[in-house]
Amino acid sequence: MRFTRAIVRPPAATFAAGITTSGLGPPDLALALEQHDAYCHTLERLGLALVRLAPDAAFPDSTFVEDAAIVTARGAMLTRPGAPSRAGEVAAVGTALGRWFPELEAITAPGTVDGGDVCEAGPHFFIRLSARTNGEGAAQLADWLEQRGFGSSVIDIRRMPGLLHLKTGLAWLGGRRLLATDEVAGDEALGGWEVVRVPAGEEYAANCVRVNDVVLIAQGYPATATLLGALGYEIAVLEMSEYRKMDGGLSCLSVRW
Ligand code: CIR
Repeated sequence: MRFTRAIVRPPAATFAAGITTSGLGPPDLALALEQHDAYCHTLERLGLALVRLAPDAAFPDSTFVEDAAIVTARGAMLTRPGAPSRAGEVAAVGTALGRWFPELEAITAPGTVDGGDVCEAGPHFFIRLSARTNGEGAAQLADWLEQRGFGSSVIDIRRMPGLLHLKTGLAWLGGRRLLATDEVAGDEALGGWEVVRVPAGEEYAANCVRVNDVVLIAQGYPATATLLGALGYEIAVLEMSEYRKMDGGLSCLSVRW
């Protein structure tokens, strides 16, 4: 689908208090805000109108808006994030989306889903069971998608504890083509898809985002940039160092439709 809008939310003063396993040290807020600005400008350059939510210090991880909603060409659904500290992030995203999606539904208890565990690939969605997304949440989402004419398949990669979200290791590049880390690429749910593997040592670069005619990729992964260029993609490279420290990536910073 061609994106025309996105919700974004800059990190708040409490950003460093968010959940992280990276061991990369605390993020520098000023630098994170600079990187966020560059991200927003890139989306605008690609033709997206941005809905900018105010930072909320009550929710240190609230800059990762992608986890709070699933938006498709045929409707939107709010999630119920798996980390208790993130539950309160959904309200503001719901208020913003309500303007465009008045019939907004939501994942309900005991289901949990993080948007990062949901990878749209055109008419098909991959949903991953994780520490954040449970079977009940995945089933609710799969039903909702089916009612709208989308297919879905569930990937159970709880055995890959290093991978926070599905999109940490998988991205849709358009058509039948996916970009994946070796760990995810071998999953049987990807059978029948063309899977391009992220070069060894550049696993973080798997979290790229195709926005219309351009693929956004993180700065510092030259082999992946070369690979995508050779496949004919125009790429836009963005510095993500401060978000990486908080286990976040390019896709997490916006909800796009
Ligand atoms: C978290 O652990 O929930 C945040 N620190 C990072 C969320 C990243 N979101 C994403 O991959 N979709």
